[in-house]
Amino acid sequence: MSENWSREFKRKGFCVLKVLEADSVDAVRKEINSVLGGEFDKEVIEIDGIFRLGLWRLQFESKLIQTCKNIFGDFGYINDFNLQCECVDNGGPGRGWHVDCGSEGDNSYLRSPDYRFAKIGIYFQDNAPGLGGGIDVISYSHHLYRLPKCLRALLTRIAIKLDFILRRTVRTTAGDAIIFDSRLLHRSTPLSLDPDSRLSKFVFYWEVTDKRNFQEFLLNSVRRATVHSSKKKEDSRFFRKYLGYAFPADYPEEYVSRSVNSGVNIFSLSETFSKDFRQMDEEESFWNLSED
Ligand SMILES: O=C(O)CCC(=O)C(=O)O
Repeated sequence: MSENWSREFKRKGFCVLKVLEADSVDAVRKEINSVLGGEFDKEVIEIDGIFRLGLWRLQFESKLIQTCKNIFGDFGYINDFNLQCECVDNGGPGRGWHVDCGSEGDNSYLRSPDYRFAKIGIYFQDNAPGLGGGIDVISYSHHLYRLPKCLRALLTRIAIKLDFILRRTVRTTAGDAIIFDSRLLHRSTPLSLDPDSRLSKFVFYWEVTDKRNFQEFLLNSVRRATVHSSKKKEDSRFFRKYLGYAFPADYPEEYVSRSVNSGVNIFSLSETFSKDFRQMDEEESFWNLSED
């Protein structure tokens, strides 16, 4: 079975597996709702909140670990944890379509046959066309990265124009995970027009890769964390926050022992560099000087 996951991931750019059963999903939803206090519009819970909620334990579900091993071999997580609550992106001229490696430009490693980098999302409600509980994808679109930049850009624009033919709503049920290639075109599934027909949307995301591919991502996060622009201020704060956690020094003891016992690598900056990011995050006045 896991053989098929790997083949499917490489061919289509994503795979789906069940991580949590229905009664556990209900318990998680209750906990998230109690943290959010019932009334909320759009929220992102970041790394410190994920440690408080204990949601990180889902990373060590055995089925997820087996699947990651099968796809990535000696894999590791990058914990840019974000729990997206009622976050939906499918507006604007591109109708929300994007690739997660967009900020990594045209770096040659994105075209390497050895490149393996994905986002993992765990969805706490069902998804189907128009239900808005998960994502839509353009299957196979990660293969466009094999092409020269101009041709890739042209075909990406055409694929987005033809999304009504090419898109596929990934039919996940509550408790499923999607592992998707960072080069795959995707967006939020549009919400139902009838708000009573759906639950609030909660999705827990982080990254998975191998020992050959984690450094470039961390370096890009360092760049994004230090952008001196007011437009990107919220974005760079998110990166400073997660880079501020070095593994194992800044992690809860239970997390460290779980990852060691299950053989999962955690890729982070060294303790010395992480400290700098923590400090930057605390010293808001430094950033105010660099407003543009
Ligand atoms: O879960 C969603 O609605 C989409 C999130 C997404 O596209 C992302 O975080 O890159």
